[in-house]
Amino acid sequence: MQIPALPFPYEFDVAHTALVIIDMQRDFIEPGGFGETLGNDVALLAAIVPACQAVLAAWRQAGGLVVHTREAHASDLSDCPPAKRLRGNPSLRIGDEGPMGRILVAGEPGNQIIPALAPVAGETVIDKPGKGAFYATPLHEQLQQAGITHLLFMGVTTEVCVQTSMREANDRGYDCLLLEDCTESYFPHFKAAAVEMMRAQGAIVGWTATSQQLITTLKTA
Ligand code: TIU
Repeated sequence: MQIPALPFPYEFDVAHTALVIIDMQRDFIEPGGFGETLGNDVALLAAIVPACQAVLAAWRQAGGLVVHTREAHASDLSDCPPAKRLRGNPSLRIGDEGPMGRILVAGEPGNQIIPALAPVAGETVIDKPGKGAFYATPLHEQLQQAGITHLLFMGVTTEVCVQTSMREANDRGYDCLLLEDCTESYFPHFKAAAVEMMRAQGAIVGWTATSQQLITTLKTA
């Protein structure tokens, strides 16, 4: 299959490609979670949910592998470096009790993936302590075992966890494509810059395309 992506067409086949959905968690998308404690307006992020749902449905229909990630720390915070917890002046720190449970802690209500994009049986869920999906996780080994060579990315936030994960994946040899209407930032100009820099220099980090381009490609194949 071939998507009319930027900066040039992206070729992939479903059997060797995974859809990686980064951190579509209540902690980032709903008020009272980690994103808001950092001082951000979380309302911006909800706008991408319908496009993400459409891609997820089409990808499931096509029979492709789905990976969901969550930024999540162990309840004793043993996997949270003090530099991450103590930096800045958030209204609540990682591990503190918030309106959706403890901020950014695995198993808490706020740490769950939003219901609209909830994983179903058989899909991979990766809890990650860092911004990148490959750091201190079994993701690379699991993708290698599944014969995956190509990754389609969506999720939040574009210039933090999505970009870090896509760069990690690129360095590990995956051909990566970012679905640009399925990712968002608290800072629209950071999203715009991140999208542009990833596909610059002949896809130095990867390709970009729209959800409709992917869905059309899957339907006409
Ligand atoms: N998932 C993710 O991007 N984590 C962040 O902390 N993002 C921010 O933009 N803060």
